[in-house]
Amino acid sequence: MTTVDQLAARLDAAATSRVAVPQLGADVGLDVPTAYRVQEAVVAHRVARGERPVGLKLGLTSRAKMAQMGVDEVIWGRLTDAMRIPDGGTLRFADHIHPKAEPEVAFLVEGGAITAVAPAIEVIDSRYVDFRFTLPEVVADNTSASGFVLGAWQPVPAGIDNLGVLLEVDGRAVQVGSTAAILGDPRRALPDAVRLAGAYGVELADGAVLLAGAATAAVPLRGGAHVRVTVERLGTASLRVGP
Ligand code: 0L1
Ligand code: MG
Repeated sequence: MTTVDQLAARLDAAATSRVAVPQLGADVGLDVPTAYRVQEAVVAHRVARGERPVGLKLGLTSRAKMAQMGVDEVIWGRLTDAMRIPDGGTLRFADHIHPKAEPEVAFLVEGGAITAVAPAIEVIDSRYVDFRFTLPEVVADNTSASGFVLGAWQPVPAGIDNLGVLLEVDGRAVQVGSTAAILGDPRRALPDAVRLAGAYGVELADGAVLLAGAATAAVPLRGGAHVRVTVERLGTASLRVGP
């Protein structure tokens, strides 16, 4: 077994057992290109269990998150059908390690272009202890991808570059932001995803979902919570956290 396969097996076991693993550590010497190979192998474990790739996500899309990680490039990860939670549906807390929710905008991609937009919630759940990692470590961990909720698809209105975004937990506003925090304009997610994932031979197929990135910081989830994201002019997406 190669190191790539070993690291992928370790991260997949953490996801399926819901037991976080220690950071991989400097001795592994993981670089970003190798980390994307680990990510591919991690997602191959999911596909082997019957999951279907349905799109891509971008991460570290805000200046604040990039500064926090000391990087100046966004990262990308892979979405599968099993990660999707219906709008208003329930996320099983017991299926996660330490999940967090962040308000996002999602795009539907057809024929290489954005054809629809929806308000979205991304659920991230690092497979590393304490949600701590280096850049290659989080890339290997499929950029913490764990779940997503899509609100209603709709045609992309003009001027979505500065829409108000609200994240409520149990009816209380806990994060307020703007779509401007997503790459300056969330529509930049498409050329960025095409360029970044394309460098690894990964394309957005017809009908792919693209999660553009978070408009605010992520909030930790707890059992019983009701989470709702509202994006001005686009509407809402919500989930309930079950046991
Ligand atoms: O979707 C994101 O921006 C998360 C990327 C990975 C970093 C994290 O887990 O906070
Ligand atoms: Mg995200």
